[in-house]
Amino acid sequence: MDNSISSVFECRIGQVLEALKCRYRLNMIRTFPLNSRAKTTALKQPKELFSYARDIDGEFVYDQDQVINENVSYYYLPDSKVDDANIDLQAGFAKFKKIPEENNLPETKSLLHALIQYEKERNNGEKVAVDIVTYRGLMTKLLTIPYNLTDPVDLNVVAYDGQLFINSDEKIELSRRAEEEHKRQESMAPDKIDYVKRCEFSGYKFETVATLPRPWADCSRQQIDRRNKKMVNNYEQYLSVIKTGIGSAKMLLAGEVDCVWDYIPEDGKDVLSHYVELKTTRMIENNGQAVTFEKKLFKTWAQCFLMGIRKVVYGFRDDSFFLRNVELYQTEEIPVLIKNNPLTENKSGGKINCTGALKWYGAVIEWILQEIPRDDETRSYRISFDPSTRTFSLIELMGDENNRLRNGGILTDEFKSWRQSIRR
Ligand code: 0WD
Ligand code: CA
Repeated sequence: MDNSISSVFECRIGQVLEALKCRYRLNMIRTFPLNSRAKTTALKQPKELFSYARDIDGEFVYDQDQVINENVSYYYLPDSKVDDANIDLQAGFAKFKKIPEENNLPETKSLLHALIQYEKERNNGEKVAVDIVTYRGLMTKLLTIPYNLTDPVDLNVVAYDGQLFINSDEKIELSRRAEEEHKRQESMAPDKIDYVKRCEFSGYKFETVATLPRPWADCSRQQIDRRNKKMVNNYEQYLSVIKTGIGSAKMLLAGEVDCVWDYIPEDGKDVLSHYVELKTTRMIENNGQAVTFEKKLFKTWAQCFLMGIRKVVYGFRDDSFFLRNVELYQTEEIPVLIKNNPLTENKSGGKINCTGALKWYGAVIEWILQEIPRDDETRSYRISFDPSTRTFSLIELMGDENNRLRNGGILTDEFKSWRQSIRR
């Protein structure tokens, strides 16, 4: 080879290698060990910034006064009603007004719209000072991973305007739901499938019979007594948007709140301490059920803890879906209840430890913020937990997927224009 040809050749090789290196770096999987724990878990007290709602027609309501006057429910279910009324949690099942799957997919359009309004009208036209914007339910998934090793997690992350925007993936979510449905159809008898659907319904039914559209004193006798006849739906949602933090990370979380315990304070101060989470479960009659319940209680604790919600009301039903008992839990007592539960003392796979979960959560949030540059507005990522390999990983999403997430998939034009307009 004469000299000039060989140098051209070397130069080409160099370019190819450079390109390969670049591709390799971008697609490289980064993993984070499941046994990672933050040394400390400095927590900020969550504070509500604003709320919004989805109404019975599936339309979002953003007007703060309207949301508070029309879209908040109030808890009211004295023990006497549970004992005397024989409440049937499957009554009305055939008339369940259920939102179609395709209208209930993970989206950020409504949250970002509500956030723009807040920043414009109540935050001096400034962007909210957080590192991460996401839904509470997604952070519940992260927080519970150490004691919930069978559920996969896949989250998309977009960096924009110095912040990370995180949501679950619509396609993955849809195919997972379809797969679950398929498995059910394959492996379950029709009456068992029916039972599972009734379980889902009974949760919404419990919400309907346990809440009022206004505080008790402002409701008519009829409104109070005829709740068991009311149509049940899963369109209506009241969403609280809070600011919170773990370690040095500041986060904005949006989460659904079931109802208010007593009243909403006039000055809006410490409103989170007035909210309640409602749950239903089968009554506990044997050890196996007690163990299952503890796992549910752990997830509920995580869900409430993240939002600063202090109270959980559990409705216990029998196999025929009659409500048999109602129990109030303080969120802060749940870790102690779990710790002191003798039935799960020697559980294989390790005893659930809420503090341990929090330390994992602190570590994983710190890792995400470390690994993903927030000022690089060209990239998107996926965070995954794969139960089959027990791997927690981060990859970069290339090409079309990155484009989709930046243009409607997570970020909306409306949001980008707003943030552009206030950029200094
Ligand atoms: O994947 C998610 N969690 C996302 C939820 C991603 C993007 C948007 N959303 C929407 C959903 O409409 C959700 O209902 O935001 C709403 C509130 O989200 P969240 O508070 O973060 O969700 P989570 O804490 O998981 O669940 C709260 C309640 C559930 O109550 P229970 O008691 O079961 O935890 O939200 C409802 C449900 O009532 N909910 C759903 N309802 C129907 N389909 C769904 C769903 N897929 N997910 C949550
Ligand atoms: Ca609930």
